[in-house]
Amino acid sequence: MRIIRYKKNEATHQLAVVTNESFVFDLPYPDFMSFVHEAEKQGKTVLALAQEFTINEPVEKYENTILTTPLDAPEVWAAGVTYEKSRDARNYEATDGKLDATTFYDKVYDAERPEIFFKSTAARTVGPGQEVYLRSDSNWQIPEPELGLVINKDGKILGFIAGNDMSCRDIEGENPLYLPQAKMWKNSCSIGPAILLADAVEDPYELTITCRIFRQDEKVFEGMAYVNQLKRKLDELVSYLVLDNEIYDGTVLLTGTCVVPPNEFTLNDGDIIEIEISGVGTLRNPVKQLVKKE
Ligand code: DO4
Ligand code: MG
Repeated sequence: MRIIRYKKNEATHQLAVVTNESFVFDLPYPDFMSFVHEAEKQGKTVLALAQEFTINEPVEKYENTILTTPLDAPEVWAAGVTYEKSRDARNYEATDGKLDATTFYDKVYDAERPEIFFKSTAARTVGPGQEVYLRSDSNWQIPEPELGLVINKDGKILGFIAGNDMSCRDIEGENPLYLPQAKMWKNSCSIGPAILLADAVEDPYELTITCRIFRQDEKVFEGMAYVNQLKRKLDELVSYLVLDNEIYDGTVLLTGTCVVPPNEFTLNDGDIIEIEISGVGTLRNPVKQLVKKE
């Protein structure tokens, strides 16, 4: 069972529940967190309350909806180097492929404390169908397909979402202190297309993440991984994020990338990125190149 927001008309972004058969039922709440709070008030799980609305006539089929972000996440945070694939890619970009010593990427992969960084705010996060941007001062940019956790202010995992932690490999590779510039710029974070309710997931480590990139209608990259390849536990990542920190309801924590395109690959203007997570759906975004102002 998934929660979406779709455009009912120009003015209305409607919250709705989607059944496993892809039928859409409107929910009478303004946003995802109001819905969660109502379930808490009634002493029910979010899943149980959602199910109550699926006995009416569906309003639509999922594939006919125009989706927006399923929630306005006040903040998006991200964990890094949580999969072997990411550690190896980081080592490559930091050493021009000439790795001959243990790096801080090796160290953080094995350390007790994970890497967690600030990624985005609601205003700079885009949703399904919206453009993600390419920085004008980077020549090596990739999407990072990641499982996102939707959490409340106490760090409870409410649901799962797909996220794209757009990254500049050349900027990060030049110097790790450039990480914020390699990770944060306008439209550099995308989330969606739906929130898969945590109550509806037996084992999140069984989820799969697939990334596809299309260029002029041709698929130029496809890669896939399992969440069970994650070096850490999901709750472990959340516990480090919330420790001595103020976190807001509806925060999203991206859990690190597990699929990396080949080292010679960089995104181009006009590419289409698809990130599919089993049970969540496919987050699709076109890519737009930003041009340096003279
Ligand atoms: O260490 C830099 C960032 C790593 C990252 O974003 C990831 O592994 O997904
Ligand atoms: Mg990442």
